[in-house]
Amino acid sequence: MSTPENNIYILLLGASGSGKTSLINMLAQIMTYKSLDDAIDSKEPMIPVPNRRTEYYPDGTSEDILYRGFRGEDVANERFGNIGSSFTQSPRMYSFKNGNTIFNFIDMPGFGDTSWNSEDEINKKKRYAFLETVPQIHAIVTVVKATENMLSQTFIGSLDDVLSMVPKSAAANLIFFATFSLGSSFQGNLIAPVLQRYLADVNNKYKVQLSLKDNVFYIDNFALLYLLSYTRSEKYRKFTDAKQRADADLCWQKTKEAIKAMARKVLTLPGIPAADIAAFNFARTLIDIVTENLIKFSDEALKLSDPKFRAAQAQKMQAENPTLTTKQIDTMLTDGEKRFKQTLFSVYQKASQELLKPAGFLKHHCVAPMSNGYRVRLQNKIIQLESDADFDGAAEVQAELDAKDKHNRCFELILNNATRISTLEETCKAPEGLLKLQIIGKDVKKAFEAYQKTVKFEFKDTVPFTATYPIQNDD
Ligand SMILES: Nc1nc2c(ncn2[C@@H]2O[C@H](COP(=O)(O)OP(=O)(O)OP(=O)(O)O)[C@@H](O)[C@H]2O)c(=O)[nH]1
Ligand SMILES: [Mg+2]
Repeated sequence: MSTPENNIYILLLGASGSGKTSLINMLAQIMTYKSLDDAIDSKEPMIPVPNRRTEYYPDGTSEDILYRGFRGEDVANERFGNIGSSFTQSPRMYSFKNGNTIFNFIDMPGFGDTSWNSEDEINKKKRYAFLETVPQIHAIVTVVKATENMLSQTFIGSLDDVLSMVPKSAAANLIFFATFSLGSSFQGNLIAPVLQRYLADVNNKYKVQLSLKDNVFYIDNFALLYLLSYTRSEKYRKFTDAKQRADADLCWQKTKEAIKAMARKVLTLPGIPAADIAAFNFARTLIDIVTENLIKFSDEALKLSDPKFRAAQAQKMQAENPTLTTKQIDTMLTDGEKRFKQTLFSVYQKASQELLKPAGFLKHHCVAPMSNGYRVRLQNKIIQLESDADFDGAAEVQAELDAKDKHNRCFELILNNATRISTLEETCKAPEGLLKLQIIGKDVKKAFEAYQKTVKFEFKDTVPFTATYPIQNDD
């Protein structure tokens, strides 16, 4: 029997479509078969995660190739062919028993690309909620496509999202996996300079030391795709040629080497409590909720000095009490405005004080205290909508982007003020003071309760699997 110490937890993060789920299925082949030849001869690929692909043939026809995975009902967890949404719907853990070690790979829904809306938000909640069910994390694997040769906004957004989940103390636990590496000969000619530039910026901005040294593993899941189609389809076998087979063999070999190197590295890394990562979301949510309400009531305060609003109020007051003179009404409105602004100012000061706890926790414990991903996706959505003649929703998204920017400026201000490191305990206690605040307290409480309610997701049990060829061994 394995002891709990033998459990290694590896978190797979990255943009939607980068190849996280395929990596799980690829791993299962490498742990089961010695070579691609063996896997093909067995006619039984080991497919823990459901997989559906469409092959397109030179004669103009196409064919769907479906594997249902170890648990038939899991088919619903992988959404196929739906462009613009994440493939993997809910986090799942795959526990690969390798001799005395169990490598638990956590496959997360990817960071959205074109799906900028509520799905993004739900996936974020699911990711953090799942982390609360896991004791430790030994490696945070960022899966990127090796073909990514530009620091596009989308790419930066997804990397930012990853870093918003990485504790500063776990910089060494951050590992990169570059998929689709066949085209770049399993070297980082394209992706390495891009990642290097990105990390240099991050290191500079957040005062961390993230490095690519011995830290990028180049793989290609094409060996898996070849195996899946070859075993299932006569037509695929007819059309595939020796070059494709040689490519698939190379992908198998290189991916196996990379995975073994990764496994050996991960075994040397200390585990980080998964609760530390989950706490980032808690701290960020607190700041988000309070800043949103502060902005809402500051807008209310601004409205009080708007002549049109004042005129409407004056009319109402006059109707209710016709004996009031214009001057009296004016004084009452001015006094009311002053009182509201004074109270709001004191609320603002108290809230800022309380928020220093979650902000001090985020700033000093998390690589990227604020995530930029959602903002980037909003920007991309605007570009997309503007180029689409039939759809003019761009103004709406622009309004959301403006609101987000305003919100981010407040968030940044709070972070800048957080000079003291605060603990998780202090952060957990922060709501006590925040919920009691004047003016905003009631709304903050409502939003906080809603947040606590929605994070309760039901997750399926881990999918177990026993390796024939342990990945941490040399062979
Ligand atoms: N050629 C090639 N195709 C790949 C590779 N990795 C993944 N794919 C294909 O890319 C598509 C997306 O792969 P997934 O593994 O589902 O991506 P994911 O990261 O799990 O995506 P989400 O679940 O949305 O986050 C699938 O059609 C895969 O067959 C790779 O290394 N090489
Ligand atoms: Mg997936």
